[in-house]
Amino acid sequence: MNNLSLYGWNESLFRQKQKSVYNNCMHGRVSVTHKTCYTVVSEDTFYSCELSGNMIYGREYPEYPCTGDWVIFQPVDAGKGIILDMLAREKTLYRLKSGTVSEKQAVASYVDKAFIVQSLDDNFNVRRIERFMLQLADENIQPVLVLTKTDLEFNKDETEAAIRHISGKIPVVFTSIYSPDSIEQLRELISPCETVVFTGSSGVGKSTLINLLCGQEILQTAAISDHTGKGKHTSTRREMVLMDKSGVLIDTPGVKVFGVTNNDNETLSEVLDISSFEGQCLFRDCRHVNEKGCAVIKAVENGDLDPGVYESYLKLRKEASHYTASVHERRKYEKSFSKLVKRAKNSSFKNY
Ligand SMILES: Nc1nc2c(ncn2[C@@H]2O[C@H](COP(=O)(O)OP(=O)(O)O)[C@@H](O)[C@H]2O)c(=O)[nH]1
Ligand SMILES: [Mg+2]
Ligand SMILES: [Zn+2]
Repeated sequence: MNNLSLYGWNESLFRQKQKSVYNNCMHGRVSVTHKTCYTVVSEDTFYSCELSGNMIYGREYPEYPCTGDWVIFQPVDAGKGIILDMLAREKTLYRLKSGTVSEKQAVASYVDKAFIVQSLDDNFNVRRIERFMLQLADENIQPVLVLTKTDLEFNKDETEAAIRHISGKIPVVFTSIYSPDSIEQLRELISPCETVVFTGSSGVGKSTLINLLCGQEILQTAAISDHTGKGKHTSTRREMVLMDKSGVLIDTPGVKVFGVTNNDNETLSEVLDISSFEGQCLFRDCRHVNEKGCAVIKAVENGDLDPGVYESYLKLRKEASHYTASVHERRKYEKSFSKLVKRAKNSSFKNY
């Protein structure tokens, strides 16, 4: 038996389920997403589920479940089921789908916190931290910065200076597999029944941290060869595990580029700590590029604002507005295409 409240099931989700036409079927939370199949944890056991035809084709904007989603399903065979409906998403970590300019992809949903994991070797990259923070702010997911592999050589002073604009706002934890205390510090940041997603490049130690937090080797890490002995491989799927009955941890495979979709300038300014300068610009609609009396540019010139942070601001703003413009274009195209199809249908009816 699984106690679904440990996975976050609550009154409000129950009420949501009641609104579904399938409200007398079973419910559960997606714990692993495979290509076309989903592992769903429910009250009695884990089910391997596929989507119903209606879930695939019957909805206007099909959004398929992701790890962390709550779904309604019908068991069909032993341990197998069909997902019939999905509860409305909350607190979802999205990213720009690779190879597209206007498609969002859900990474994990019903997420309270995100551990932004970077290792203190070549992987450490402040710009990438800012990128994650911007995206998380869009859905009100609390970020925590986790800097791993402190046992390797790194310059602590330089690192701390580089994240000064971040460490005042969000918790920062330095960890190493050789320091049990550092793992405990992480554990303390996870409240009972809370869901935490681990994001970051491949090889930074996400799965290792999850295993240490769970006190067992649940997830495969890079150090372990696969059973064929052909070589090493790490997680390529999003997987949710329960930590010692008190928190839900979601592992994600590393992505090379994490594209943002949050186009809220105010959030961007807050994340990058430039709001206070912005307020002093001569023009209220200042874009901080080359305007007269721009306090942001002045702050860069005086050394009050790190030029790297300023460049990051311009880059993220451009990227997010490009995404929004592309979504707008795509919607326009889809609308005109569906009009065309309608017109074609009408005229063919007249002809025959
Ligand atoms: N030196 C050192 N190596 C670590 C630490 N944490 C993880 N690793 C190693 O980094 C490699 C990648 O770890 P893994 O958890 O698979 O990374 P993931 O791809 O982010 O899930 C493995 O060989 C781990 O043993 C650490 O704190 N210190
Ligand atoms: Mg991994
Ligand atoms: Zn300005």
